[in-house]
Amino acid sequence: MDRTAEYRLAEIRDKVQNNIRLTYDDGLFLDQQVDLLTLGELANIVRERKNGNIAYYNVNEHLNPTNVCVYRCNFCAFRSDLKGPRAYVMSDEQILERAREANDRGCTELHIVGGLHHLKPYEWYLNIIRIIHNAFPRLHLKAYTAVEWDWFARLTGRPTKDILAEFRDAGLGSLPGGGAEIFHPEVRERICEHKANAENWLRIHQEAHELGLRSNATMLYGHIENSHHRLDHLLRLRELQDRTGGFQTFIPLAFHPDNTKLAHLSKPSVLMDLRVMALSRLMLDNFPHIKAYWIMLGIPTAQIALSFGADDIDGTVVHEKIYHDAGSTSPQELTVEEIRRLILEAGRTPVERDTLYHEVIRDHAVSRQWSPGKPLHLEVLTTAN
Ligand code: V47
Ligand code: SF4
Repeated sequence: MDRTAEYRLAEIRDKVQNNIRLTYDDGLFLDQQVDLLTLGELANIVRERKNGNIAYYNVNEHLNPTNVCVYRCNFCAFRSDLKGPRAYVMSDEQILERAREANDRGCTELHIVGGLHHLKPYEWYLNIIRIIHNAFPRLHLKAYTAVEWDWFARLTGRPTKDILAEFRDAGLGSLPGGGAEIFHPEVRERICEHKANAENWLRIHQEAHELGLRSNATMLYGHIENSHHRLDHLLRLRELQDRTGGFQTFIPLAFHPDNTKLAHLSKPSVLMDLRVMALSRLMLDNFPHIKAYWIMLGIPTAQIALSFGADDIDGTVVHEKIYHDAGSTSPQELTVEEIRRLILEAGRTPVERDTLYHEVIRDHAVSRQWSPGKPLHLEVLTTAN
């Protein structure tokens, strides 16, 4: 690094230590010229200022009611054509059975996303929320990405804000962060040209926040995008968060190429995973949490990421399909005991959270006995705030 670059890095270090916002150019410099360990060290300052030594996890399951999708995103291995050999649509009974399984296992959250089915009406998606919420009101339903809300508006001709309010009244708890991919049109038009664009994605999250719903945000990296696209993406999110404060967690998602139309690309390296994690923590100074989604990163990288900006490793995640269809070799689920051990091994303090980051207090004499298939006793579960 030459003298000018050293001076620039010292300036940025000073900003990070004094909690001063980094600019687009600072971000580009960090991404393109600063070594991984320095980037991690800087991100860790922000991570510990915001969340101390805590690493959050939650007890959750995923539910993907259908994989049939009208869109054909180039990076997606999960979707199926209407009459494709892998196509499935879950019945109400199957959906309720899966919700019962999650509830009986002591989950606090069900993460529900899926394809945009060619033939299913708006009411089908609404009914999923209604029946699960009525049967298991203690499960927080984090459901449907902005792409799905945009689809519901196309199906009905109604404004997304009205639709979100109707779902909220039926039991929707919050919005997951999917569908964001890369906002910049140079990339978006090449990987998912037909679905909700950046402006619609951001507007829908703004509307959700205005209705009192919290949401997450993601960025799919490691395919055809470059530093400029990633920084543009992060700063668009930061700008919306300045206005609403409704985002909870940012989740960088590493591209998995297997079984996709981009299978000729290689998977991002661990180095890139850690660099993107650290850069996200540094640029998104107004996001309370950064998640290292272990399903996507793999367990060892997720553990290291807890020192590169991340303070959350998501959850037990039973029945994950999107990443496993695209070649993820992570296990299908982790027990609470395994998650806690991974966090402790990484030198952090494990804290179970619910979807809205309230601490969940369980009787650990009971939770130690928890394993897939064995219920955790919900009567010993309370949130601390
Ligand atoms: O929007 C799809 C991505 C997202 C691939 O909010 C792929 O807590 C990599 O958003 N390789 C869905 N990524 C998952 C998601 C998510 C996950 C965990 C937690 C939360 C949260 C949200 O998965 C999609 C897309 O960006 N995706 N295919 C693939 N082959
Ligand atoms: Fe459909 Fe979502 Fe896959 Fe795109 S990423 S093809 S919208 S299921």
